[in-house]
This record gives sequence, C-alpha cells and structure tokens, in this order.
Amino acid sequence: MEKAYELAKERYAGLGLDADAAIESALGIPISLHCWQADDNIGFEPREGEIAGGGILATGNYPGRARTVEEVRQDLATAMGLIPGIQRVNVHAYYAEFDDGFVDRDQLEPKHFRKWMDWARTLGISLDFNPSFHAHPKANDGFTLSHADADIRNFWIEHGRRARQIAEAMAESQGTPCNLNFWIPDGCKDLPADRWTPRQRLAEAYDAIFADTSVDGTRCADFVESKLFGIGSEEYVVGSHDFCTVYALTRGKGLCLDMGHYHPTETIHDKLSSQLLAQGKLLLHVSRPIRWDSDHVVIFNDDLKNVFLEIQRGQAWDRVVFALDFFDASINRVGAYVIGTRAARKAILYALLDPCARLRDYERSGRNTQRLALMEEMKTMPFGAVWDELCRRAAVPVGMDWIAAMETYEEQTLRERD
Ligand code: RNT
Ligand code: ZN
Repeated sequence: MEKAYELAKERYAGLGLDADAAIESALGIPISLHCWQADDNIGFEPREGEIAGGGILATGNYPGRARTVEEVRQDLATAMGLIPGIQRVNVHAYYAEFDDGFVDRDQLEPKHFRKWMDWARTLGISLDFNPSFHAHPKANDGFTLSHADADIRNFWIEHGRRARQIAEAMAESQGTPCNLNFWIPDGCKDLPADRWTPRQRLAEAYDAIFADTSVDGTRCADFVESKLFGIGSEEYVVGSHDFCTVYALTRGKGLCLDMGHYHPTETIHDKLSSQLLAQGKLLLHVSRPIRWDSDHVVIFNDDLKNVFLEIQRGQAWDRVVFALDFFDASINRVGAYVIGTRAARKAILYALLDPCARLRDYERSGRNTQRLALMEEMKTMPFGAVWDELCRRAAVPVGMDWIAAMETYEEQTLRERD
C-alpha cells in the first residue's frame, strides 16, 4: 500500500498536484450524515400508526431498522467509525426525545434534543438540524406553511421558529454553527386553479419565522430547500426551485439544492456557478435519483464527481456545505451510510486532485482536444491508492475491509432487532 501511494503521489506531482495536501484538505471538509437513513425516515413521535408521507418514500424491508432514537445513534456511531474525515450529524425534528412527556412540534424546545447534543459532544462532532413539516396529521392534506387555514399555518410557523431556537442551542453546545434546513412538502397532485396564493403565503410564513431576531444568524444558518415533485405533489410544488432561489436571494438566506430535486436528466453541478454569483451560501443534499427522486444510496458516479469538481474549479469550498440525503430500506442501513458517505468523501478527494490549472490553460489557448484528453486520462490515474492512503491516515478500514465490520455488527446487533 505504501509503495502504491508513493508511486501515485509521483504521478500526481507530475501534473503539479500535491496528493498529501489533497488528503489533508479532503479529510477536513465536513459531511453531515442524515439521521433518517437508520429508521427509514419514520421518526419516533408517539403517534397512532406510522405516518410517513410528505411525498417521500423509503422502500424495502431489510431487517435491522432502528426502533429507537438510541438505536439510530448507535447505528450512526458504528457507521462513522468506518468513514474517514470530519463528520457531522443532521437531526430532524421528529427525532426528538420526550423524557418528560410528549409535546407537539409547535412546542418543541432544546431540551428535547439534549441527548443528541450530549452524544455529539461525547463523540466530538457537531449537529445540524431540520424542522419537520411532514409525517404529521396537520400535513395530511398536502399543505403546511402555505395552508389556506391560518391556524394550521401558524402551527407550522411556530414549529419553524422553535426549530431555529433549537439550532441555536445546538450551535452553542458544539461551538460551531448549526445548519438549519427548511423543506416543506406543500403541493398538490393535480392542476391547481391557483398557483399564486400558496406561494405568497409561503413567503409570508417564512418571513414570519425568520423575523425572530433573537436567534443569532451566525449560529443558526438558515437554508430553504426546493423540490420538483413528490408522491402526491406531482403537478405543483409550492417551494419550487424558482421560489426558493428567489426567496433565498431576496431574504439573504441560504439555498439548498438536493441532487434528486430536478428533472431526471437535469444535474446540479451546472447550477453552482450561476447561483453563487449572487447567493451567499449553498447547502447540498447529496443524493442519487434514479428515474425519479428515489433517494438511492450515493455512489461514486459522474453526477457526484461533477458536483465536487465544480466546487474545486470555482474554489467555492467555503461557500457550500454538504449533507447527505438518501434512504434505502432494502439493504443494511449501516452499510448504506458507509457506502454513501465514503463515496462523497472520495468525490471530494477526487475533485481536489483535478488538474484545474492545466485544463484552464488548455482552454484559454484553444486546445480543446487536449482538454478533453486530460479529463479522460484523469479517470484512470492511480486515484485508488490515494484514497486508500486517506483511509489509512484517518485510521478507518482501507478498501473493502469495512464490509467485515458491517457484517459483524449485523450479526451481533441488527439481527437481534427483529
Ligand atoms: C425531501 C427532501 C428532504 C427530506 C428530508 C427528510 O424530498 O429531500 O430533504 O429528504 O428532510
Ligand atoms: Zn433533501
């Protein structure tokens, strides 16, 4: 392995690229692991029956789903032990804990996430947070913040305000800002007669949430996430890409782009250089759509590489934050975390080893054949040896060695759950 790395390092050095520096930088870029892969996005509010909904769907019934918040944390910690680099954990509001009695979402407080905060501190990691506008009886008819009924709207506005206070408490507990992402399921299945009023109401509702100036914007970093469609909101989504882009820009909020929230052949890497002309900050929901917003486990494919390559080519690392968003119930869920997060980290490293300067030089001098040739040749550079070295330096299993650790965890822990 050492030899392979030394040879690889020389090959990259020949292109003016420093593999050691790339490894170090790649390890330092935070990736936020979503808590909702562990339990198939169901959450743990004590409600009658299971209300998933909101137009998102985890399919499959592989054994071992986390049945409690404790088990979610246990699975996350196990996965994180097999993944290199700085990791954060992204908590949704419906993963609250109610030691002194259940309260609804408009009554949530930082104390309902105290265990998450304590756990994060023990692990030396930071948390991100999300208000949850789906999987709730008050979201059942497809509208929340844009609902025609003021009482329902106000319920959700209060939830959003509470979420910002919780995010601020997390920031305080961990000493780093907490990224807070607003995604709402609002929309409808078929042609609406009125596309206008719900969008006006949504803008007003977001304004009402963000009007709370007691929350420190440097500690709670707000983002709004757009969407193209959901199951049951195929025709009309209130918080569309255009809506969120305009809203974020005019209100000075961050914009969240989810890789699965566009038309099937539309990718997000081409959007970054336009959005960042004016948007302050972007949050990326790193995901993998297949034919629809299927939220498959992220793999090291061209879509993923292109996103990070684009950030490297624009030197935009400090203006983009990364969170994962996928949920697959058909495979080992810890394995899903490890595959997806390792792929994202791999793509970051791959981007940091891009010969940007040479490619630009070719482009400026009209040598477009050389530009394409070099892009193509980069794909078979000894990248795997650099990736292995990154894992070794991070003291996590190298190559496929993590698979055995996952199998042991499955036999000893996950199988016991059914
Ligand atoms: C849904 C959005 C959203 C959710 C999570 C649970 O389409 O992608 O980010 O996946 O908030
Ligand atoms: Zn998302």
